[in-house]
Amino acid sequence: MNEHIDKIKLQLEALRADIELHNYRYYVLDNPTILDAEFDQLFRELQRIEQNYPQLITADSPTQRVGAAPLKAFTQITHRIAMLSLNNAFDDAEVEAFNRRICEGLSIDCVEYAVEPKFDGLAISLCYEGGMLKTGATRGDGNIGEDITVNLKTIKSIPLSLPGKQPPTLLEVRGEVLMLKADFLALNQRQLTKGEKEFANPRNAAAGSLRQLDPAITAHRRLTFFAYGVGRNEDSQMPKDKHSDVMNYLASLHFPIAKECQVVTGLQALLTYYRTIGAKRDQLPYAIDGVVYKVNSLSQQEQLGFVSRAPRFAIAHKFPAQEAITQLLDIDVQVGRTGALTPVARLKPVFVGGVTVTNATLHNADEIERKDVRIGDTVIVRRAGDVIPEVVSVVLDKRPFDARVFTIPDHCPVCGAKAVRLPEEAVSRCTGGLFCPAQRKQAILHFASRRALDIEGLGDKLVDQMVDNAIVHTPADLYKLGITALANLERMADKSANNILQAIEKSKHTTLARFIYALGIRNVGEATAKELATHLGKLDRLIEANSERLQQIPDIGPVVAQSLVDFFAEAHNREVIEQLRACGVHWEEHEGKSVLMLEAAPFSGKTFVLTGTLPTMSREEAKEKIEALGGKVSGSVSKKTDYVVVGTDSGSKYDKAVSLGVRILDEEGLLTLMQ
Ligand code: D41
Repeated sequence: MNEHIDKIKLQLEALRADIELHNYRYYVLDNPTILDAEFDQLFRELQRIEQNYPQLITADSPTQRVGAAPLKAFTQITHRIAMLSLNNAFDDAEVEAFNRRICEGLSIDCVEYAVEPKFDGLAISLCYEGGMLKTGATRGDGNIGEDITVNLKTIKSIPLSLPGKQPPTLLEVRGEVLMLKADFLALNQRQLTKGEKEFANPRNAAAGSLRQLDPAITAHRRLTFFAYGVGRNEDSQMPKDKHSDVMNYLASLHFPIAKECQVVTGLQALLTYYRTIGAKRDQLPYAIDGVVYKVNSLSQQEQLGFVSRAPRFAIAHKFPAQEAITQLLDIDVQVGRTGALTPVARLKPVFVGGVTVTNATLHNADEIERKDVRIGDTVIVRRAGDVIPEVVSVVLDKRPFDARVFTIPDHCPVCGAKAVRLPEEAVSRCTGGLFCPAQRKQAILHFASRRALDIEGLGDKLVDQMVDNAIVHTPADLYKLGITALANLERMADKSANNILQAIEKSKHTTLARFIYALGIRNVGEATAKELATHLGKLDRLIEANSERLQQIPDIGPVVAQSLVDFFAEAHNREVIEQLRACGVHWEEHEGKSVLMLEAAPFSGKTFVLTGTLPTMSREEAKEKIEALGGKVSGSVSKKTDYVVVGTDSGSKYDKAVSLGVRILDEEGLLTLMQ
């Protein structure tokens, strides 16, 4: 009997190690080596055995990442070694002064620094005892934080146990928890469809997710972790020489370390690093608010010591504030594609985070009221990453006596139709529909946009003229345009008129997914349009589907389903679709996929890139086969690519796949995988 149990124990250990290794490859290295479906199978196998032998479940089992019961409150944890704060530098002169203090303190001319990005996340501490994650806590005030172990365990890039046969007796790892920009945008999209509040920025989203008493909620929010140092440790392996060695050691223990970490020497190199990272900032997958410089030698760090709560050996060089103060000159109302009336602040031009800002969104009437914004006020504006600048707050001390209260008009400022606000909505909408020139222009622009029917050269100036001169009322009218009507428009030479006509002609051949997206149905973005096209296969099925049928499709909820039903119930919309088809807009239709088939699809979530000539299949055939199994086919190789299928005469894509370590298949390999 005991022998039998011992065997099961060994089997469980191997299975857990295997699963955690795949987690590490996926979440830390961003380089998975198995299919999601294979991973799920391993995980289910582990769950099955643990169900039969619950006495063998260990705290570091991957099954224990989720499933802890909700807490009533967080308990406090005292940091035995305080978590210090960082001093800030806001310009080059302050960095120069920092470097000078260090040189003088150490009596040397040139210092070696470890430099790293400064994540805009939340500092936490992870305690491993005997190689097992025992506690995880927030930084709190630096001395006392909150025990959020159950929440931190749900973060897949945090190891539950340390690899290796002889783990350290005690190791405290410190770092930042954050949400990647892409995960943040996806979360806000989900919040929006669920009718819940959006988060203002990734940091708030990460904080809100960590503060959940129910770890099941945290588990649903994708959080990420990056280590920046160690606290307490009883670890004979711990490097004693340099901070950069400590970071490499942590990486060897499977902790995520920022790719941008470097070792540099001297003041000039610090400033160069700052500018290089600053230039890349918007392209990085995570939000950062500066860079951190740390004296690399640990003995030099010790020699320098601390001032009150911050080390003398480190400093955060912050990026310029993305906020500025200016005057609000007026409030305009813009009408969007769906008729939403958006108040926009006209500002006295102000320089924010590298660009001049003259307009900022005020979101909606409630926000104006909540922030008590009035025309003439002095306001704080913020620009975050690629998002539209927004008015954050009013400087009340500076309010002029004649500041004017603004009210959202009850009629559309463009077409004069009544504007109404539904009880469950935050915005008022123009009820003019496609009779409102503003909505019509936006609808046509959206129809022609790159990810929709992709009519090159059809920009907002041209659409303004077409609608204002009443030569185009609906997207279908684009296909009835003649050269004379076009050439009569202002600043339109014969040649450019011809180019537009050619682009319109070319757009007639499209895909069902693009066409559905192009219709501009509320709550139906590109991903939803694709989902609808794959599942239904034919436009008429979509037009005829009722809400129940639509909700059988994955990711389609009641809100999206209702938007679709409402859209196709409108006779005018069906009429425009008929005209478009009559004008020759076409796509390939198919039988669609049953919901069941796709859910269990073996390639679901996998991205393929096809390159070169395959021996028996055309690329189009291969694409169809991959998609039929739930996979995606993309045109370019990136880290996100799972497989590159190569034929003869494949060029740069093959090289890129090799350099990124993406799995490479030939046609035969693809066919095997399909079986
Ligand atoms: O990325 C960060 N936010 C970051 C924070 C970093 N890269 N390094 C840090 N190093 C320290 C010291 C030098 C004090 C160990 C930090 C922080 N501290 C820190 N984060 C929050 C408070 C302090």
